[in-house]
Amino acid sequence: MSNQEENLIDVNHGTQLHKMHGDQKVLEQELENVFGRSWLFLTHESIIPNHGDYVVTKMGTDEVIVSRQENGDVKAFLNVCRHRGAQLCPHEAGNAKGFVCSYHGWGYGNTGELQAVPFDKEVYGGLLDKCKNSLHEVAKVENYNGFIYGCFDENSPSFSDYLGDLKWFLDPYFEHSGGLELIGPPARCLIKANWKCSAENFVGDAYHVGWTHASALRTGESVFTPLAGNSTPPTEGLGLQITSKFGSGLGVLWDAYAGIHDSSLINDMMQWATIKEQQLAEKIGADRARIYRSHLNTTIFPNNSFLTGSGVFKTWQPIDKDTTEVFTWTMVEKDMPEELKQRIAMSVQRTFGVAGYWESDDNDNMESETYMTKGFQARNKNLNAQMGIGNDVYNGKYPGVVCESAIGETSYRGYYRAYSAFINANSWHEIEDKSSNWADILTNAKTK
Ligand code: UNU
Ligand code: FES
Ligand code: FE
Repeated sequence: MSNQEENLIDVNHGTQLHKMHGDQKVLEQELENVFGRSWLFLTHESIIPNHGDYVVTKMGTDEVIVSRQENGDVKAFLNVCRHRGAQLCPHEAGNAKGFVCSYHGWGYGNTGELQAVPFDKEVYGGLLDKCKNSLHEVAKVENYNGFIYGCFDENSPSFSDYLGDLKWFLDPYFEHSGGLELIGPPARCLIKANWKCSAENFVGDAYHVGWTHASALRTGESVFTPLAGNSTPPTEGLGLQITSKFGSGLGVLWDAYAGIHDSSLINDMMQWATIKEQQLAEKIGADRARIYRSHLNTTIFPNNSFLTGSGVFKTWQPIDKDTTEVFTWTMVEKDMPEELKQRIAMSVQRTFGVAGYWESDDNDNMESETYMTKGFQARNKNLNAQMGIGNDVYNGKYPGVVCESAIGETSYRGYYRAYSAFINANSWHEIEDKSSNWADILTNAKTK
């Protein structure tokens, strides 16, 4: 990479070049070095519960089939025929023992093996080695409390090492709550924005909530409505920001389980979470039980974002430098009454669905920050990421690099520190190497 691209991100000084949001060469590097090495969200076990159940989804610009095997494992394959490269499975979900290509009829088992080739003996003279023509398999698949992630690089750390310090904050809701489920199939839509605009927003931008979403907050009375229009400054003790070694990060807004949901859901959701918090306190202690009942805005590096409590769960898949396919699922607790799950799913569509009234607020900003990179002068200028710089603490009261303030850019800097390591590395070994002093880099960062 050119020297300039190496300097795309400068978290030491809280700056980065605007063109990172609109450069096709940068996207090509991302597909190889970020999407090619990271753990990417695929689906949830509740969506493919039975043998043979499959979904077709995206990993970056690649389409993959995710299939539940006879032994209960999950495998993922490129959705591409080994013969001429036609799309193998044209459906978005189903149940199948195998897949037959529509072009010449090569047939694959859902294990990925090439099993049937028309006129095999007659046209290949028995010389076609089927074993060498299995579907291209995603190197690793792991299940985190029902959430299934895949990685193209077999040298990656395990998913739980990849989550690093974030795991301590996520486990109360994802594991100790008794488990979650995703309601699919996901809504899918295209936005004219770079995929990172959304990922960086969810990783830790509590700053925009009161302003960007002012009218949404006033329209749908929620636990966040007091933030509307920035009418009151953020109080001390409102929340935290956390980041981790490989860029995953989150923001905590204390005691705000009902999140973005309007008044029709606040009482039922807060009551639900209050009872469960009390049960959890005995199991995992009061501090982490409180985290369960708080609101977490999160991005699992690089492109999987969610809001706990609010129940919004998304992936951001690049199509090109300024087009992103957004996938949206509803996330609920497994043991919630069916009726409550349905009301939450409706509310997620109203707020953060394809034309949700929160989602549209955000997308206007994402699209404008992407569009402005068309300006040659503008795209070579730096952006500012200095908020709260110098106040980040490593392994203090909490694990990870943490700032005890609801609003700041701690998780943003942590995300782009990791991004910079990935984009300039050619292997997981190099990512690890460039990340060994990650916490020092972040805690010693200074404004230029
Ligand atoms: O980052 C967000 N989209 C968000 C953060 C939403 C609600 C609360 C905090
Ligand atoms: Fe944040 Fe303009 S105030 S982008
Ligand atoms: Fe937003």
